[in-house]
Amino acid sequence: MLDELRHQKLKAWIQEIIELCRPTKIVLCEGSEQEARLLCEEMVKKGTLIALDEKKRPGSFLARSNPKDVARVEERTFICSKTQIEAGPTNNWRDPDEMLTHLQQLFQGCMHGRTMYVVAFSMGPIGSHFSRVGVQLTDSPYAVINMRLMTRMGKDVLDILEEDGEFVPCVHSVGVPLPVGQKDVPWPCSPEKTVIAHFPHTKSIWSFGSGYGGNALLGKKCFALRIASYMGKEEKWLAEHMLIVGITNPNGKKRYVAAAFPSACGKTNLAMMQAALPGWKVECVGDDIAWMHLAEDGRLYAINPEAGFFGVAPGTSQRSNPNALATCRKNAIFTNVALTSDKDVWWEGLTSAPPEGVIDWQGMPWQPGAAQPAAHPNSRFTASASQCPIIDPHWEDPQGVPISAIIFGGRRSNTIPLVAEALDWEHGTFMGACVSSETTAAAAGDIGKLRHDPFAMLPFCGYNMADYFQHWLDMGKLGIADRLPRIYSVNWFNKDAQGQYIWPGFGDNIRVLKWIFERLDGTAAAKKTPIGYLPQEGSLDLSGLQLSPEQRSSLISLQAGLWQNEMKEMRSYFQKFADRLPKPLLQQLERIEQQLASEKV
Ligand code: TSX
Ligand code: MN
Repeated sequence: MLDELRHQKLKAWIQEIIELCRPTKIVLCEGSEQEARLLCEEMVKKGTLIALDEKKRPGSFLARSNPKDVARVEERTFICSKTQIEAGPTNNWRDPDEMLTHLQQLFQGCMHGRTMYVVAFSMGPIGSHFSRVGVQLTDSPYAVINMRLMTRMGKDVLDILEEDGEFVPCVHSVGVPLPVGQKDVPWPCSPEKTVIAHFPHTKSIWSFGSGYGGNALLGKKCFALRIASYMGKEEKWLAEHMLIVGITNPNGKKRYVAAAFPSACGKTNLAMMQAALPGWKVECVGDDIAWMHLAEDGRLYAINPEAGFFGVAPGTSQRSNPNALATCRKNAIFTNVALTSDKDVWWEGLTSAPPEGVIDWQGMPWQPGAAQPAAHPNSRFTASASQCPIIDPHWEDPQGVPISAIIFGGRRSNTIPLVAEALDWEHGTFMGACVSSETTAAAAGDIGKLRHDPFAMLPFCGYNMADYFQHWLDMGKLGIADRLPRIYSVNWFNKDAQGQYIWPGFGDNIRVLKWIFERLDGTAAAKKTPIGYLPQEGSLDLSGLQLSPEQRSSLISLQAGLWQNEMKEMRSYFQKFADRLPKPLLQQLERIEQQLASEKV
């Protein structure tokens, strides 16, 4: 089986992991449809997957996870850099030698009775200069079929590795050895022992105990964000938690933008948006991760390192994201959504009224009005990006797409205006550092509590966040000021005194994108304020919206009192980074404070 591997280092590493984990069988994944079909068949027999109706949901399956394994586990995620200061105040750090010792014990014999799959994958289009290869060894066939949709996986990747290509070794086990004769469970996992460990210096990943999402599909958060952010620092590029979209205006002129949002802001919805203004078009390059490089021409180019979407299902509807629904119409994997009596899927928000005879995500009959939702709030669809009706024609361009604007968003009920343009790259970096969101789920703390999430990278930065801020400042110096993307801050979630959302959001967000587009064209007017350029009266297209003058002004005016509080809050947050916080960020804060105090704003 492994004899056909020409890459001696890869072969030796696989053999080493086989000796450690003691799998009963080894499968070198080729990545074909045939192979995936067979894996799905086996998983249906085992009860891991339920085949959905061939007419309603062709080629699609439902997986139900163990209720203790339903999300990423941040408190069990570690950055194992040489020193704690390299991991920084926002990461869990472990000494790499101590962690490796622990992992050796944990993984000892952990795949006994199971098959170990060898999954070679490329993050980014195969052969692109910007792409990076990983090899995941996993005992989870569910991880394999998801990796096949989320990355370019299989034989083609082994081919480009040739004899000595670089790869990121990723070891993954659900952490449940299977003694001979013992019956397996549909979703084996080991929640009490779960560890997700990253070794930035050796660029390797070990994940134990979970089969879910970012814990198990190691190309995504572990590699394409945590390890890649570290690579980006070393190699002078950016690995960001950003969607990428192309925007075309009614004249046919096209620009690309990248945008970072914390969770629960509708990032996937924005990435696949149907524009509400006639003649405007949005096309999707990616919904989660952007790898961005400076090119010879002084511009920043982005690739989407992923090949699919792993989207939150609840809330995805014909109104919020028709393109996501079309994307997972066939050949999709659903995890922890509800099952209908006709073997289709359902989740909260898909339709206003649930169908009859719903089976919840744990396999129990469910009634409307039940205390618990039918679909788990973190339930997901996995589908290939190629099935997205508005996938951008350049989404697999090996050079990437040129980025004209970078947007930072957050879910804030006040203070942050609908849109503001940064004064320059340094101010834009400050905007990124200031990203925060009000919590929506009770599980994440009290509802409405402010959570700082700089650059939406809080759980995903593979090194000290203060050094990451510095890296952003450095990238600004490396680029050419007027060719780098301009930086914007947006907030769709301002509320009025009655607690109602002021901005219609969704397809109407194109109005904000239009203002940004026309700022770049030089045709949209703005007034300069301490917090950036705000839309001049009339420059933001609000035609056809029923917004009162008060509503308009509360969306796009600088509210000085609230901003003074915001700067106090940021000053306090920045203390976390102590003297490692780059001076220019403190200077931005002080500039804004002083200008708010002195100006009549
Ligand atoms: O995804 C959202 N976006 C971005 C869309 C491109 N959501 C969904 C919540 C996040 C998971 C939004 N919710 C957005 C938004 O722009 N805005 C809002 C708030 C909102 C909710 C409902 C209405 C208006 C605004 N109005 C009605 O339902 C009629
Ligand atoms: Mn994400």
